[in-house]
Amino acid sequence: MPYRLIKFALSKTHPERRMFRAPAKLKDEYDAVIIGGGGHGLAAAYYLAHDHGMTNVAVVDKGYIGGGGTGRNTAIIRSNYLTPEGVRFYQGSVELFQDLSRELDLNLFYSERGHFTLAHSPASLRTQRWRAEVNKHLGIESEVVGPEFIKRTVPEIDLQVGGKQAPISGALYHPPGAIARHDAVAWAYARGADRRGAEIHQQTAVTGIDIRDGEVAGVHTDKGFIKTKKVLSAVAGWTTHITRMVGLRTPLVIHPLQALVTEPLKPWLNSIVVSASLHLYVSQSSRGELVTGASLDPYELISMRSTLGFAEGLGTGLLDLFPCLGDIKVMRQWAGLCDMTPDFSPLMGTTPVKGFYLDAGWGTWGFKATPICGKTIAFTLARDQDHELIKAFNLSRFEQFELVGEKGAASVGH
Ligand code: PYC
Repeated sequence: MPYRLIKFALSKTHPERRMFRAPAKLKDEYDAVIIGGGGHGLAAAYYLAHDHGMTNVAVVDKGYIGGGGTGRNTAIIRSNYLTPEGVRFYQGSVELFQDLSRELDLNLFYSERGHFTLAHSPASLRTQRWRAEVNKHLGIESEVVGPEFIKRTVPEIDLQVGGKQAPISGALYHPPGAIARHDAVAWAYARGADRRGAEIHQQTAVTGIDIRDGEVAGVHTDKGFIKTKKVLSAVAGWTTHITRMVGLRTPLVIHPLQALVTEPLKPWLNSIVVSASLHLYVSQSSRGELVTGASLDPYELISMRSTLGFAEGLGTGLLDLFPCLGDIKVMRQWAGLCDMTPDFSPLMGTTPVKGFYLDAGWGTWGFKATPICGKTIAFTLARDQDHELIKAFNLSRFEQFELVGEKGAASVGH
């Protein structure tokens, strides 16, 4: 059997079908260059071609596609935010996600689970009520439920939280809350963009950006210079590195965010469970693994190392909530980089540098925004005008003191 497999693999008669081409070299000029081959950059390339007919586009990434924030999150999708701007934006993403496997012709394992944000105190319950009211006002399925409903839906949960924390007094429940396979999302957008003519250049690092008379003129990479008038930065935790190249200051700070998965288990947890007091979130993937994470590491750092302290802290909270997990083994642990804004809303759109666009400030909520971010930033780049849905997220809000305070809807207390 192994011999036959090797023979098949080496046979020229059945060449392996690639998801996307691997162009030998960069062209001298593109209509747009997207820095960052994560879900966001690839989705932007896809919608530039699909919605705006812009196909002379290069996506460059210093590593491999989906190797940054896209491959380092816990794949939660929801729109139960706190501000009308946030709710409308993320709802756009939920709607695109719901049809994305069909549109991109790849099974993204999109799975609606229902999303609980547990409250352990009157103050937390008040915030959940506030969110529920804003959500309902904007047509989002979201309501506050009591402990009985939670126990009925997730029977394994200990409502007393091991007696160490305040008991669970209710939750914000958001039935459309979902999960998906994050790498499949990146690969599907990559294939869709490539099929429409965009080029994907992995292992290509940006080393500088030329600005002439306040306008983008080109991008320097370790594979040569590219002439272009439009550049999108979609690099999450590396954003400050790129903005420095164009002389732009942002209020971003970078924190690590860790997560882990357990060994696969038989399906038992159908819902996504978040506790802002225990600082954890957990869901069960289609492979049976529990995918779980906590708050940001509480210091600014550009590092993707995993720590034992994180696994121990998260394990303690998980056991308080689900005592049945006592014997379960951790299988993998990882960390990503989060570019945090002061108001916990993204940083998107046009900038004072003509032709330079930002897709940043994703903190811990970037994966769920992938489709709507790609669509709205593609519009913005194609027309040089912020899309209606992202106007509130422009960098200028910080000098105009028009912040979009979304901290109350972060999954856990960062
Ligand atoms: O915002 O849903 C969220 C989230 C989950 C994990 C980190 N952030």
